[in-house]
Amino acid sequence: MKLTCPRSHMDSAKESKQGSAAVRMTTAEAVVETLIVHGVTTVYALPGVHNDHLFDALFKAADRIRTIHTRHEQGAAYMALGAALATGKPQTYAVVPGPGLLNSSAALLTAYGMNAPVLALVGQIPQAAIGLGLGYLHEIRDQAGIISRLVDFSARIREPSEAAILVAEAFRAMASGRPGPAVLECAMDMWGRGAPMMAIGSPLPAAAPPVDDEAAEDAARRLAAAKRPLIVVGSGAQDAAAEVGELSDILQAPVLAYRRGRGVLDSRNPLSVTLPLGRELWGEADVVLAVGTRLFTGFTQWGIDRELAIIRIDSDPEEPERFARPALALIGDAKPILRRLLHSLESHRRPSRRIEMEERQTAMRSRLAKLKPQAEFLAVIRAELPEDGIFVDEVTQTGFASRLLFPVYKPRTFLSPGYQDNLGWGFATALGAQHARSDVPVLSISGDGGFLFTSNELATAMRHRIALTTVVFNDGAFGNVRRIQEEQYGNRLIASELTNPDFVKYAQSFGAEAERARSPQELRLALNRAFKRRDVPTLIEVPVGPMPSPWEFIQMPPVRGEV
Ligand SMILES: Cc1ncc(C[n+]2csc(CCOP(=O)(O)OP(=O)(O)O)c2C)c(N)n1
Ligand SMILES: [Mg+2]
Repeated sequence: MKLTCPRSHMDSAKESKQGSAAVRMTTAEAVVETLIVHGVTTVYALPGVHNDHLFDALFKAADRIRTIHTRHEQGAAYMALGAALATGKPQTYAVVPGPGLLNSSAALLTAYGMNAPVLALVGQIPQAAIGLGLGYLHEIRDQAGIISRLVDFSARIREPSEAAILVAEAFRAMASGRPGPAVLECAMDMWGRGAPMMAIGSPLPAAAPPVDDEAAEDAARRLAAAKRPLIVVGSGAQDAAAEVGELSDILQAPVLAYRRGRGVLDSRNPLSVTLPLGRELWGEADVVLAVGTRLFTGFTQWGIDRELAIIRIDSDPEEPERFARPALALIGDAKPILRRLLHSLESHRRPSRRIEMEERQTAMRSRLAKLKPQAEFLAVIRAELPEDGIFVDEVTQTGFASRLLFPVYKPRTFLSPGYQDNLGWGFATALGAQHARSDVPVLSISGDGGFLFTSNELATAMRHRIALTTVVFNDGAFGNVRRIQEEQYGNRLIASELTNPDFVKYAQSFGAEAERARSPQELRLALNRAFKRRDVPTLIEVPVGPMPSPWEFIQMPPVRGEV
């Protein structure tokens, strides 16, 4: 691998002194320069002595890269995750070793589960002491081993000359195959070590396998012949929305998304479906085209049989066979593969299913009307949030319902935590999304339980003037847990009732705008006010009672074959 030197950062002053000779830089400076070359504009971070040289390098480059410091390492990591999800571009966070790394680890785990490109820069104890168990500040046994279980690409920068290439390799790894997070460790003494450096690498090209023409032809043939095709989309389809839309239109195939695929096909299109209607269509389908999704619900709940041919498009070559061998697998980025399918299917345009699908959507909406309290709140949120505004879901009653009935219009405007479904991810993730997309309003919802996981980051929102709007649905409980205890455990309530602060006063004490909304109508007015604010966060507390269970629409019995 050859690193070339773009003139932008190995600046001409140095060249004029030394011709094309090496320039002396510290490891930290080389890392920061390489981040900049890779388009990173922000490092979300929490400092400490192990990383002082890194922060000093960030200080010196502050005109080209911003440092956003948070109040807990999980906040930094979730912010980087939110920024990555909202922009589709890799993002970076930096933390000290040991407790700093572990504090950020739930967010790193979530980034892994969500295939999100988040690069963590993690400090280390002095290089010579690593592995000796001497008890250095923040020492943790086998930090590299722990990290290697959390992400697919990780490395330690062992000398300054490795810095640029390892950063470039981390970015390439994050973009190659299944996307995902990466981690680079660096010892506290190594960050500051200087050495002559020949070059800072320009980005390395990501591995992109060619489209398998034969498999694509076969897939197109099967789709053309299918009587009841269904397209299922996950996060891997987020950057192929136009292609999915065209294919769905030609085949008149419904497009099912649950969490990570929402927004790929506009919810206003009657072919765009969520879980419960998706299950009905799964039961009828003869061909399923799965684009960038694990198909987890289909395989684990709804069932498969011989009448159903599954075609997988996935960037991870191992994914298609995890549950069951598909009829066909196409490996690579969804966009070029779908383009190739479209090329073969152009002449197979089918008659419109609009009337049928509208009727089925109406019937499903009347079943989902059971979730009335959640639906009413979601309706006013949708009415106030602009089309390209971003909704950040949480593990709370209105969040579960949003996955089933919140209309989503565009890719990357519905951020949902994927299979980790980890309580408390929402607020700090939304803060990162709002920071990275200051051009659109971001709306974070939380329950009273989840919000206090990262609510300390209200201080970060104030410090960095991030105008995020947050709605906290306060039922005085880990409501989901309490309902299960009521319904399935003879009302033996344990560890599910909560004592809360006054959320309005709490937010105001940080300097945020805050108010209480006691009905959907009041929420609508409060949101309208909030979305007009440009540099101050808003919290809206919504007191609520117990809400109807969404689970009958999420965990549903099989509709076909063997599960
Ligand atoms: C990290 C993590 N810990 C615990 C859980 C289990 N859990 C799921 S929902 C829930 C309660 C959520 O309470 P709240 O945020 O108030 O939302 P509500 O259900 O009351 O609307 C808990 C504890 C989880 N999903 N993730
Ligand atoms: Mg609650």
